[in-house]
Amino acid sequence: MSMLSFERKYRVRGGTLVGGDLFDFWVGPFYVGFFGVLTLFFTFIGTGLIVYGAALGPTWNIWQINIAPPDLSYGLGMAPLTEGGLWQLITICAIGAFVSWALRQAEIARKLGMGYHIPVAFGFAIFAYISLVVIRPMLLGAWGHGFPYGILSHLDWVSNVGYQYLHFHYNPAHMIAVSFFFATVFALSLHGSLILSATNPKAGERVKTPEYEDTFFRDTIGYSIGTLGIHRLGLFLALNAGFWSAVCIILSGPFWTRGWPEWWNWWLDLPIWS
Ligand code: 07D
Ligand code: 07D
Ligand code: U10
Repeated sequence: MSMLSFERKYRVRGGTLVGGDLFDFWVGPFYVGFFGVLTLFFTFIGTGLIVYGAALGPTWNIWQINIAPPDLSYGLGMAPLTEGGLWQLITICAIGAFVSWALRQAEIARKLGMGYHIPVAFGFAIFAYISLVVIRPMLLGAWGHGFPYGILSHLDWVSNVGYQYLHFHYNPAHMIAVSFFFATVFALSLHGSLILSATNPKAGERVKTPEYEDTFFRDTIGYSIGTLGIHRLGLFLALNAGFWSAVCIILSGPFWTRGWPEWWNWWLDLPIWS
């Protein structure tokens, strides 16, 4: 079935999470829905606030625009607009837009009778973001611990926070997260190259079946995880990368205040050495 006739077949009302038929229609290629409207609402307000903050600031240089969170002295209270209040409102809009986007994904999945894997996966990214700008600042008692909104300024924040713990590479959850990121890239490169090698042959040659793909890995490493399995593994690796990232930053400060290299003293302190 061509894409357009498929779309005609599935583009029917129903499956919405809230509001019944409200906004249950398409504009061009896009499904709108209640959560599409909500996404656009938060996106316009949030982007507008960023532009307003930039207009107040010293530069229009895209790399240097910076919207900083409030000073630590404001604790968990609201700050005046120009002293971090903008950052607070932008954070609310960002969370509103990301969560609405996930719910719009869920509605589209329902309409298509598909699983909720995509919104669940996006939920892990949202969780990582919320761990940086809500969970950790709340545990530390000040919104000022969130990261600033700016292309270069957010890099400065990562570096500063990293060195605050002397050597962030020694954070064990950071190690797990980094390893999952590397494993994700490795798995995707294996999968992408395998699929292209089997399904995109030279002109005149036959496309190879999954048996060929399985056999390649059985011949190479003695085991094939299978065509469905590699996608399960990929999702597992990627979600763990985001999950352990969130864990590694929530630990830093609320649950460990010294340098991360010092954490490893538990090894030297084991009673078996004495
Ligand atoms: C390719 C999908 C497309 C998405 C893109 C990002 C914006 C921001 C806003 C001018 C893979 C769109 C960007 C809408 C414009 C203004 C005010 C996704 C793809 C193309 N970072 N980060 C980048 C964000 C954090 C870190 C680039 C966002 C944490 C490091 C881009 C968030 C930490 C480096 C960007 C976020 C951190 C970057 C490319 C939110 C730990 C780089 C991103 C909402 C996670 C790299 C100059 C990319 C770079 C980079 C966006 C959070 C670290 C500007 C939206 C605080 C070390 N980050 N980042 O391709 O070149 O992602 O920076 O949490 O080296 Mg960042
Ligand atoms: C937070 C992004 C969420 C995005 C969302 C969507 C839009 C819409 C629209 C395009 C989590 C946004 C969408 C805006 C755009 C359109 C149309 C993703 C998020 C919801 N580190 N480190 C990590 C490595 C060092 C430090 C994570 C490597 C140094 C700190 C990851 C190295 C020091 C923090 C990671 C390295 C240091 C981290 C980031 C190497 C600095 C964090 C990935 C090779 C001196 C952050 C939750 C992530 C974290 C984090 C990797 C080095 C410090 C595991 C590979 C030693 C302070 N580092 N790091 O979290 O855990 O993605 O955040 O050296 O806070 Mg690190
Ligand atoms: C995968 C796959 C696979 C495929 C695939 C893919 C994974 C094997 C079968 C997909 C992968 C790719 C295509 C590869 C490339 C992808 C990446 C590298 C990932 C990164 C992606 C990007 C950088 C692109 C990002 C683009 C985005 C997010 C689109 C942006 C779009 C919008 C902003 C519009 C969103 C639409 C919404 C919210 C609703 C619809 C709305 C409209 C059309 C506008 C009109 C609005 C209305 C009518 C509503 C009115 C609005 C109101 C009232 C709000 C008003 C508010 C006010 C404040 C006024 O595995 O299989 O192949 O392809």
